[in-house]
Amino acid sequence: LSKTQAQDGNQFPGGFRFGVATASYQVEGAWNEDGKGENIWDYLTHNNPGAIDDGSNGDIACDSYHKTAEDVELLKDLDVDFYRFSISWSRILPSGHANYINREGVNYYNELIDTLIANDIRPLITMFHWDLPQPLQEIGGWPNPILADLFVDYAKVLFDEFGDRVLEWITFNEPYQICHQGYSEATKAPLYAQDGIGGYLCGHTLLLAHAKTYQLYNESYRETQQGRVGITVNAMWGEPASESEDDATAAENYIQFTFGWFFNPIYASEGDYPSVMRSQIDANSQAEGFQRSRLPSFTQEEIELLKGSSDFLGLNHYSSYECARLTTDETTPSFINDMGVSYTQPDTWEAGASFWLKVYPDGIRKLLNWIKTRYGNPEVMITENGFSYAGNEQDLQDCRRVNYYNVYLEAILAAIVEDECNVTAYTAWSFMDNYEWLRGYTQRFGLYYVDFTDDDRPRTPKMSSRVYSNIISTRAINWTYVPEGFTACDW
Ligand code: PNW
Repeated sequence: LSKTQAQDGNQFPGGFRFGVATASYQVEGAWNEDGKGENIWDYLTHNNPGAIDDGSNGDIACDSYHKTAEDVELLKDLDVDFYRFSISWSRILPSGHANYINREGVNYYNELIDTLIANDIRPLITMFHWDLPQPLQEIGGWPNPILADLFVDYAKVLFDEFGDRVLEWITFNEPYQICHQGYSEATKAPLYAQDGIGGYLCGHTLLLAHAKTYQLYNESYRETQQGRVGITVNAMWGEPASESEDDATAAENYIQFTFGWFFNPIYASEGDYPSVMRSQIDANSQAEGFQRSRLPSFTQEEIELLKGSSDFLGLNHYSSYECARLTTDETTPSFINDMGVSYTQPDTWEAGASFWLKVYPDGIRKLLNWIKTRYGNPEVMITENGFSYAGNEQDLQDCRRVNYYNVYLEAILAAIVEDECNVTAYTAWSFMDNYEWLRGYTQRFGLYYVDFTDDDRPRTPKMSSRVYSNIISTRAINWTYVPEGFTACDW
């Protein structure tokens, strides 16, 4: 694979769609307006600001709650086929429970959805992008199995209120980040650190919540609404660190533990958790003296319910790791020990501002082929992909981001055209600079620059926004394209 992976002049297939993405807590602001309840990111940033790199919060963020018309205008200007955004659970159900629906919250999303559709932009809605209602955290959050039913209650409200116009739904954004980072590793709210325990319990509830929501849609909405329901998982590609068989196994196990954890139950013909997770976590749990495996078990009925419970495979992908076998005498429970893999990124890969983000476009092509082989070539929608700059860079001429989009889109095009991977959509993260979780405003992923020091939160197009727009209208990558008002990059 070389820099130019796809043949010159290759175009994305006719029905292929392009979009951009955001998430409620990262862009909306208006954290306590019009009856919205408190969520775990409000709670974390207000009560423990020291956990955020710049001590900031999403109280105002991009102020998108007040900028529907302006934002849709910019989306129109990009010429996207769809806009992926998420709904704030606490804005619709302030206590988290479906006993009371906050009409003002519903009105906000109705206006956004209607304005998008009036402009020929399809809404692709994420039901949960990390902002759990705080009252549900106080009963334990995702490790509490009751959350599966409470999520289905919430999803029912969304289908009832918006399903007449919304044809594409993503139940969860990135279960690994929600569960491992939220409940095992403490790098996302609620910052719990029960390594090797909390994450698996969370994942179990979340998978059942997803499958039950899919079942609800099938039974009560699919016929009338004719939409599609899926789930999005983030995946790094795992490249073996050496030619050794051990490292090849390590790379495979890395993908199974981070990606197969959630997609094996849905897409593998045998269903259930990947067998390598089952055997390694069971064995470690026993050696550590636990009376039961730290990885919960599904009933046969649940295994069947999960199988096939997604109309498309949502994939977020940013980067890759080199994986090696990890052996340790540690006897405290830990996800890394269960997985038995250490992973790093070589210095030779160009670095973004995020410590985990290095440029390796071959990774996405290999990952798409892995999905094709393991899961029988399901429809894949790439629901995030993008590149970060440091927050203090006023980077309108963002050549490194333009390069990232060009090389990754070339690799994806090659996977489609040459490898016959069934990829039908691509989504750039992100529409605009926004609140980057524990990194606050210190990292920027946007196609539009947002000035967070200005009360008006003005948006300014970066070069990448024009290049992306050109890719959408020509359906091809063009390295020599120089948008008006920008200068040629030095490739
Ligand atoms: C995603 N990784 O998270 C999230 O969905 C967004 O909300 C976030 O702003 C964006 O990417 C940038 O961070 C990621 O391990 C989590 O490579 C993990 C990874 C990448 C992205």
